[in-house]
Amino acid sequence: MNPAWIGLGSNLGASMRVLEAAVVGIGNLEHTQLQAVSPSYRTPPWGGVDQPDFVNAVVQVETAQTPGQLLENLLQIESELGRTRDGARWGPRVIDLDVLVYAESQLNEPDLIVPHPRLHERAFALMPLHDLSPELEVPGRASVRELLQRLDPGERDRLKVIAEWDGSGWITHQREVS
Ligand code: A4P
Ligand code: MG
Repeated sequence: MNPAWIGLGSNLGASMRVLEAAVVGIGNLEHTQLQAVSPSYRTPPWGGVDQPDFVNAVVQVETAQTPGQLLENLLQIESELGRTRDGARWGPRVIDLDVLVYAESQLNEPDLIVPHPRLHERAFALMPLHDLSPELEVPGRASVRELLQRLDPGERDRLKVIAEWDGSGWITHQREVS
C-alpha cells in the first residue's frame, strides 16, 4: 500500500454534493482505503478565467493501485459525476480530481505528472493538504508547510473553510455554496 493525496475541486452544479459523491467514490475504489478528508474551502478562481468560486478539498488514501490506475479511476469518477471536457483550460468544471502526491513518486509521463506540476503554486490545494499532512515532503520540492509559507499570505487569507467532513458527509458552516 502507498499513501496518496488527491485534490478535489468543483465550481459548477451542486458542488458540496458532488464533492461528497467524489469522496465516497474514492473510498470505494478497489485496494484503496480512505485515510482522511480535509475541510472544504471556498476559493477564488486561480488561472485568470472569470468564473464562480470553487470548492476545494483534499483526500488522503492508502492504495495498492499504481499512480496510473488511480488516475484512470479518478477520471472515471469525474465522468460519472458529469464532468465534460469541452470548456476552456482552467475554466469551470463540475468536478476535478488531481493526483497531488503519490508516495515518493516523481513521474513525468504524457498523461500523468506527479507531484501535480502546479501544486506548489496553489493555495487552494496546499491549504487543505496542509490540514492533513503539514510535514509531508513533496518529492522534488519541499514540505507542504514550507511551500504554503512561500505563497503570498493574501492568497491564503482568501480561502474560507465552509465545511468539515464528519466521516460520511459535510457539516456545512455557511450556506452560500450549495
Ligand atoms: N494529468 C497529468 N497529471 C495529472 C495529475 N497529477 N492529476 C492529466 C490529474 N490529472 C493529471 O486534466 C487533463 C489531464 O491532465 C488529465 O486527463 C490527465 O491525463 P484536466 O483536469 O482536464 O485538466 P485541465 O483542467 O484542462 O487543466 P489543468 O491545468 O490540469 O487544470 P488543473 O490544474 O486541474 O486546474 N481555481 C481554484 N480556486 N480551484 C480549483 O480547483 N482548478 C483549476 C483547474 C483552475 N483554477 C482553479 C481550480
Ligand atoms: Mg484535473
